[in-house]
Amino acid sequence: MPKVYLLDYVAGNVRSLVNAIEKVGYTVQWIKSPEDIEKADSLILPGVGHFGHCMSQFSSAGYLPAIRKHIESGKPFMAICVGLQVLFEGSSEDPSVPGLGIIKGTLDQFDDTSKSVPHIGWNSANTAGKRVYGLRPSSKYYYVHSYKVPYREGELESQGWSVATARYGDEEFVGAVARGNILATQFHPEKSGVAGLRVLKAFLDGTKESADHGQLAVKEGLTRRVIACLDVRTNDQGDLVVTKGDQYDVREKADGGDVRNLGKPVEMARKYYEQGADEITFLNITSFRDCPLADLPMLEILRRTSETVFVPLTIGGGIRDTTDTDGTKVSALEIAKMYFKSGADKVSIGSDAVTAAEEYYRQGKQLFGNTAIEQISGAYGNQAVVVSVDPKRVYISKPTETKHNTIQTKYPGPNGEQSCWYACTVKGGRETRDMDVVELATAVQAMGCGEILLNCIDKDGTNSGFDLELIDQVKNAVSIPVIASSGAGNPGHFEEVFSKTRTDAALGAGMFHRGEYTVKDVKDFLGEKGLMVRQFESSL
Ligand code: 1PR
Repeated sequence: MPKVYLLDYVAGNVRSLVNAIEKVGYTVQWIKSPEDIEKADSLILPGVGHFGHCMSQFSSAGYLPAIRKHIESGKPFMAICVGLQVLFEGSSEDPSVPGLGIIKGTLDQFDDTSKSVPHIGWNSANTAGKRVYGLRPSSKYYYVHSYKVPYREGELESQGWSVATARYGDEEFVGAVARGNILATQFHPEKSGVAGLRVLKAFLDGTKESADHGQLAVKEGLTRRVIACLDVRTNDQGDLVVTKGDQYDVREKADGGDVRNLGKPVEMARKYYEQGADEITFLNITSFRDCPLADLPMLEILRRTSETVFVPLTIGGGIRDTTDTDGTKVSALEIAKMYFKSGADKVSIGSDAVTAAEEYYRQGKQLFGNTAIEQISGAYGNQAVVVSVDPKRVYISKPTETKHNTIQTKYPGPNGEQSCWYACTVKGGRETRDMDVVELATAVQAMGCGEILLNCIDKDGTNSGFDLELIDQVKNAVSIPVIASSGAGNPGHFEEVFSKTRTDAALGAGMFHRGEYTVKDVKDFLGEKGLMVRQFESSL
């Protein structure tokens, strides 16, 4: 198989890139020193994390001259995400560090006053008629970033670049650029399903321009993100199964209490990918009992899933500082690293985030850089850290009864209470803490969390729709994206949450696992209602 060289310089999920490259018929050769670059015919520069960090890593390891030389030699060169960014002159993410300056222009941050930042999800890479490196105007690609190259018509084109654009809110930005031997994408082709594999294949095959497929450009912009979630645990027979509870109780009532077995994690993830799921989330729901390092099956699940599922994978459960069975201390960062290496794109932190937020308030809202959230986001970027919140309603007669952030509810409590607050829980809802969702969400945003997975114990498994009041309260408190979760029972509930709240994504579990609806049913329904969605593409 032909080889492509990959620069192994940062942490991050390079496994998926390797899997994607192999999927389109090539093998990967790692570049471990600047001298190796000379051997490379095709070179790919993957990039995650922080602009300045990325550039200083290159420069301190002595890579910069070799990268420049490769690019100037005219040999194929591809850069992904922060890899694209460093080709420009600089970024407001780190004004003190210059970029490679191969492309004129600088990056700035998305405006977060009117929309969530980071920009996470499936957006276009519209080449306005030209078919560059397999990019199709009808396809959507997976983006995750806070900084972007603003698109100004003609500016890059006048330097000879072909440009693919995307739009987020009212900001138009560069999704990809190509010129001569160079292709750079702001999106992640390895996470963009078949549409992304097509781009990688075109680059590796050297197919710069392709025939017009006669496809009309879809409307530019971010699609409604639909996530399938798999709660995973070991059942009483010792098998790792996908399960699903009612308000977090996963045991069958009918047969005396067996853990509900709804299927095998890897197979189910693949099925949802093929139905068009935009992301897959695995939650190891009993991780608080075991030592995560002994929990190798979750790593294996990620490894196997990432071989065939080319959309972002999130893993949650047990991401915290811990002690291994032999007594060695293992940090949350090291655990996260194991998951990233196995194919995860994001880790989701539950209980540990609540403990960290409690400490944050005890210290007068000061940060010391020692929490799992700060350490993982510092190394892998904010977008890699999700906080999973498990709140429960606490009804009260009037808001003055509590110090917590309350809401007026349309769904009164058991004694007719018109107000409530949402208490955070830990250990899968087993313990309730004296902290509300607004306190938790704002604290974890300050620590560097990039996204909130907002469950709701009252709604979980009820099939009665999402808790719109909860989602509104959290959306109003933070600027990072929020994933609505718990309660989805039919496609209408997805339409409802997307049209009545400002949620950034919506997640379903039980309705998919029980086979009542497919992810495609949800997408079709959203499409019929005029909401933009990405549909699964099956052939390269
Ligand atoms: O605390 O960092 O070890 O993480 C544990 C993780 O496991 C947390 O993310 C927590 O939400 C999750 N978890 C713990 N116990 C349970 C349980 O069900 N007994 N599952 C649990 C939570 C929530 C959703 C679920 C939606 C949608 N599952 O992901 O899939 O509620 O369900 P629906 O659409 O069927 O209503 P840590």
